[in-house]
Amino acid sequence: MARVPTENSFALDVSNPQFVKSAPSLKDAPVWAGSSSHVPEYVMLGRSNVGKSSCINALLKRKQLAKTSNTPGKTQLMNFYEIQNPKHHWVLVDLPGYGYAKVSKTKKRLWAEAFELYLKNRDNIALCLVMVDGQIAPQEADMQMVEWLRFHQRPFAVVMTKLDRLPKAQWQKQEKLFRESFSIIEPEEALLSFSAKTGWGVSNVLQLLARHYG
Ligand SMILES: Nc1nc2c(ncn2[C@@H]2O[C@H](COP(=O)(O)OP(=O)(O)OP(=O)(O)O)[C@@H](O)[C@H]2O)c(=O)[nH]1
Ligand SMILES: [Mg+2]
Repeated sequence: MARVPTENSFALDVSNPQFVKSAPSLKDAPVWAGSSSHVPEYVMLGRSNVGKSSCINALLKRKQLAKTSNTPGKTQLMNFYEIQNPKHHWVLVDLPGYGYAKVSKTKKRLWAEAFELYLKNRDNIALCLVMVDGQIAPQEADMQMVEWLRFHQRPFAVVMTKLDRLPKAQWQKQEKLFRESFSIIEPEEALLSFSAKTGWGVSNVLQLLARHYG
């Protein structure tokens, strides 16, 4: 399909999203329209239960396209969602959360190996979204994730979510705390505020994705 230049595209078009596949590893990841390197993939990363799958649903305006749950550890494989419409062709990838205590050590190690391989070698990754819980202080696991992405030169943005649970008067303080803790250097890196519940920040995220499209 012909790609539309993004200069005038304000945000990525979310119409016609489809769940394509759950893959346990890079070798099982889908090949897009003849060549896997030409369709941008945006990857959701974050601790278990932070709201990665909910973010996908909010961005795509679907209630349960990505399965969400109160129980951490819901997403267990790499789930690929393809969005193909006359304007844009792109992919959201939902990964299992890190740091979930109840997953066995062996399983955690296997997941970590599989996802590291995917994150290091998949050459159509356009941007990783590191989802963090905006209500609490930055967590060690999130800082390690950000450092890993920097070390491997993977483009990323940090998305503070669940902000509907935080009084608006505290947003700025939290944003400052996260920006400093992660040493976010804008404009190459970004920190965005979000709530899957209210839809706050959806258009900002879609605009950010559009800037990394192509
Ligand atoms: N209030 C509020 N709750 C949210 C938000 N985002 C997610 N949740 C809730 O948090 C819980 C976990 O959400 P998920 O989207 O399943 O989290 P996940 O990161 O995909 O979790 P795993 O797949 O286990 O890694 C669910 O009960 C959601 O309803 C948000 O922005 N605000
Ligand atoms: Mg999930």
